[in-house]
Amino acid sequence: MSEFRSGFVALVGKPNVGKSTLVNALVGKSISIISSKPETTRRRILGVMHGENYQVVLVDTPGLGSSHTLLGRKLRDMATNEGMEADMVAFVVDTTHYPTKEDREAAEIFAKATCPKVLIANKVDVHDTAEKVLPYLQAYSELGDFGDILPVSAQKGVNLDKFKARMLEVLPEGVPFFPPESVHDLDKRTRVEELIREQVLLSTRQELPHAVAVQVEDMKPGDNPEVTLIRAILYVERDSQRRILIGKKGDMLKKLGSQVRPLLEKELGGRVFLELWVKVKEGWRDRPDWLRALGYE
Ligand SMILES: Nc1nc2c(ncn2[C@@H]2O[C@H](COP(=O)(O)OP(=O)(O)OP(=O)(O)O)[C@@H](O)[C@H]2O)c(=O)[nH]1
Ligand SMILES: [Mg+2]
Repeated sequence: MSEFRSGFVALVGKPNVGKSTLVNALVGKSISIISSKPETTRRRILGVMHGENYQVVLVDTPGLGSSHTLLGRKLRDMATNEGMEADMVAFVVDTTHYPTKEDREAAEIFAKATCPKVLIANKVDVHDTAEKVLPYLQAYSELGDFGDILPVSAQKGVNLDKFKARMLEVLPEGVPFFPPESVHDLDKRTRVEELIREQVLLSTRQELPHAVAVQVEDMKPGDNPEVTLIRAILYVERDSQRRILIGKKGDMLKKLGSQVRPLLEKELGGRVFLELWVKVKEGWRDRPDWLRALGYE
């Protein structure tokens, strides 16, 4: 392969199958947040794989799930459009269970994509032998004509080289889209918001993870320019959620702050002074103005 190849590969599928984990593993850096809660990814995130004679731009998309909110519908549309516009679609499924209604619906949408496709069967590490994976591969391959089916483990790095080789076979000749030092397309403020939200997802349960949005209100150098001052607001939909997130005497919020601060310091490469506030914004997930203000468009 002597010519330079480049293009966009969209990772699509229902929530929680491991799309973001795959993007991080392929890029070799943690750029997209991960959690066991559905709707972890709420925006399109580009992750860039660089090589001497290629550049692959991975498009991490929100999971295609059933949702009753405007946010959910917007995420669905976003993921669908990204998949349709890519140079290749990787339809990601989860081999810890058999296909669900959501897998079938997602498969139906992407059956219509005209670009090359591949079916990525993730989480094979949960099975102790290859034979045990086979019935799952069989069941998922019946969802539609997705070309090859590739069993992988994003977490353990199984068969990711094969996935990469497949992308390079398919992508057209082209030019690099990003400079060599770029591995993602998020600005610093958005990365900070995402890292805070990741810790919220890890620390909360039931409906709360879905109801939280994070907005950095201020981010600037302090009197000591080596310290970044960050003030972030955690928006929730109801007062009961606000009380849970703050915790008894502010315990929960304090814990959250101490979990996230070292992560922000690593990300920004310096000390961070972090202020977290919780505010109620009733029904923000159904309000177009708020979705826009929070960057979910
Ligand atoms: N055992 C195992 N777990 C995995 C693997 N890949 C991802 N997971 C787990 O699956 C869960 C979901 O991972 P994500 O990468 O956030 O899934 P996603 O498809 O991006 O989810 P949404 O953004 O909500 O659509 C997390 O708990 C991951 O740790 C894998 O290869 N093996
Ligand atoms: Mg994700």
